[in-house]
Parts: sequence; C-alpha cells; structure tokens
Amino acid sequence: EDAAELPSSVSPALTFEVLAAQGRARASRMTLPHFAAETPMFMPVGTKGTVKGLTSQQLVDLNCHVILGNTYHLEERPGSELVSELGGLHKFMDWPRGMLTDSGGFQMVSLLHLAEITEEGVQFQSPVDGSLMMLTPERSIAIQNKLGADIIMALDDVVSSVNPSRERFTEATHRTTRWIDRCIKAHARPHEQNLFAIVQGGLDEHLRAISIKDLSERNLPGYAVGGLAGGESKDDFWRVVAQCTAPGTGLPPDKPRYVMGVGYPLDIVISLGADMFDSVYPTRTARFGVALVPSGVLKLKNVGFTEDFRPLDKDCPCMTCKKYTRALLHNLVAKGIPFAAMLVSLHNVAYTQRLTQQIRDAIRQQRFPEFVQEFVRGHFPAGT
Ligand code: PRF
Ligand code: ZN
Repeated sequence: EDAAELPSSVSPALTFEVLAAQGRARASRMTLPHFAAETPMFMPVGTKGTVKGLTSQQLVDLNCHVILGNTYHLEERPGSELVSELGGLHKFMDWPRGMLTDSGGFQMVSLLHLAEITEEGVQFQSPVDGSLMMLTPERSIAIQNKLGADIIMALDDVVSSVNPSRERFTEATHRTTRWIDRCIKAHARPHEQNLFAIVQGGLDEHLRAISIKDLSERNLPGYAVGGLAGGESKDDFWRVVAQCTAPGTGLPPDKPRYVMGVGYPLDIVISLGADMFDSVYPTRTARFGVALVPSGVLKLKNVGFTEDFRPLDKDCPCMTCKKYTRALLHNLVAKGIPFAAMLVSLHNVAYTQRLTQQIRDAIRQQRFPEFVQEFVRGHFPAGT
C-alpha cells in the first residue's frame, strides 16, 4: 500500500523492530523522535515535571530511555501553553531522551471523588483551587500536542475499582473506542508524535477481546493495556496480559505494547510479550524507606539495619550502593531526612533499569526461562 494514501494515524513517528524472541518474550528496538529505546523497558514517572528525587543526568546515567509526564497535572500547573512557549516538555524538564505523556484518563480513578465522566469527557475539579478542567479527547490531545512528547496516550474511560458493575465496564470499553476516533481526528502532529490506544475491558475476557479488536483496527503506532494494577489478583493480571499479547487474537505483534501502571519487578518479569512499563512504585516506595533488592524488599525503617554495614545490594553499581551502608540509610530514613528518599530512589530506579536490561540480555541470548527461574528463586527462597 502507498503510505501517502493511508490516514494520518498510520504514519508513525516511530519504528519498531523485534530483535529477538523466545516464546512470547521479545526484545525490541523502538526508535522515537528523541531516542532509540530498547525494550522491554521501564519508564520512571515524572508526573508533575520531575521524577521525584532524581536529576535528568542521573536518569540518563541509570540508562533510562523514556520517562513519563502527565497531561492533567501539567495542564493544571504550569499549563501546556507555558510549557509550549518554553520550547516543549523535553526542554522544560531538561530531558533529552524519549518522553511519554499519559492522557489524564487515569486521573479519573486516582482523583475520582473530584471527577465527573460523561460521553463528552471528564470534568475535574482542581484539588488546589477548586477550578474546573474539562478533559475531552480533543482537549487531551491538544494539550499533549503542545507538550510535545514522543508518545501521547488516547483519553480512555477508566473504571474505578471502587464500584465495578458489568454495565459500567461495558460502557467504558465502548466509550474508549468512540473516544479513540475523536483522538485520532484531533491529533495534529502524527509525524512528530505517536498516538497509542489503550485497551480497556476490566477483567472480562469478552470485553477485552472486543477492545483489542476494535482498537487494533485503528492501526495506531502502538497499544497500551489499561485498567490493570488496580489491586487485582496476580492470576487475573497475568491472564489479561496474556490475552492482550496472545498470537493471533492479541494486539498486533509488530507494534509496541505498553502495560500501564505496572512496576513491581515480578509483574514486569511475568508480562511476556509486553514491551513497556511505567509506575511510581520504585520512587514512591523509596520515599517510604523501602529498597528493591534481588530477594524482594528491604524496609529500612527496621531497627535490624542499625548496625548493618553492607550496601543495599552488593551487586548493584549505583552510587548509593557504592557509597552508603544500610546502617546509614536506616539512620536517615528513621529520622525522615529527605536525602534518604533521594538515595533510595536512585537505587530503586537503578535496580529496575538493571532488571529490564537483564531481561533484554536474557531474551537476546535465548536464556530467558533460566533467567525467570533464577529471579523467582531469589524472590521466593525455598521453604518460604
Ligand atoms: N489508563 C490511563 N493511564 C493509566 C492506566 C489506565 O488504565 C493505568 C492502569 N490502571 C495506569 N495509568 N490512561
Ligand atoms: Zn544500588
């Protein structure tokens, strides 16, 4: 087919090349306008214009390829107009690599008590000053076009896990499809920014199948799996991811797949066939004094660390592990000193980035099953 004759949504501002596969797991290169990223990858979250506790240079040094920004929070303050005048979100955040902005859809769940959802869009009330913001598919895309991220997300209808009726999930699934067409129409920069659609449907196999089919027909440059990481069981989580990555009936195999809001190391390891992950987990849990290590987590508030002069992880090359002991970190965490949050955030992002690097290496060297076995053995030692 002649590319010039295809609608604008199929002229992607990315190339996606699967470099190696083993079973469903795959290692790929995704070339974005600002960076050639390798997958599977984890994207730290910088909701309000910064990844909390870390500098851009540290994120580059930790080998982060893409970071996240958020439409709702950035529009609320300082506003996409200002960010655009200052040269876009990359410049505003001093981030030279890949950037992805979420549409604001998820904030209807995280800020639900302040949001009203209709066919037109989502109406938010600012928790800061009570002012109203109407986020329609058109408005979300216009804001994201101004922010200028490499990947922008469609506005989806996300169901809160507080009140899940089957009717509500059905409505949200079909509304998400209606909204994708409004997003595609509104997208003004398809040659510079990649619009990803988001599969919804809750934990219902039938609704997920409808969503996968309807969205796949739109032939977008990439696809996300939404509606997970909301407290569902591991079994349900794994089942939905497996459905979305299934050969033949899942999302298109030649497009990147992004599982939204997922950052637990175990979830990343078991999400075979998914390429992208994001979560506040590594940085948020760091602020509570929790460090990610091969055996699980270290809760640094625990007095057991008072005289523990080992690093967080003897095999981790990060600055925190090279320079600081668990005893020092315990002391800072126990006293609530903000520097502790920075040091543990640095380590946790380093841990997550090393994990995804190890996954990529294992797939490319065709030893991914062995890697998974070793990872699981580390997390769940025999007899526990
Ligand atoms: N939709 C959007 N952002 C998200 C999610 C979603 O479903 C999730 C998963 N619940 C995290 N972030 N737009
Ligand atoms: Zn470390």
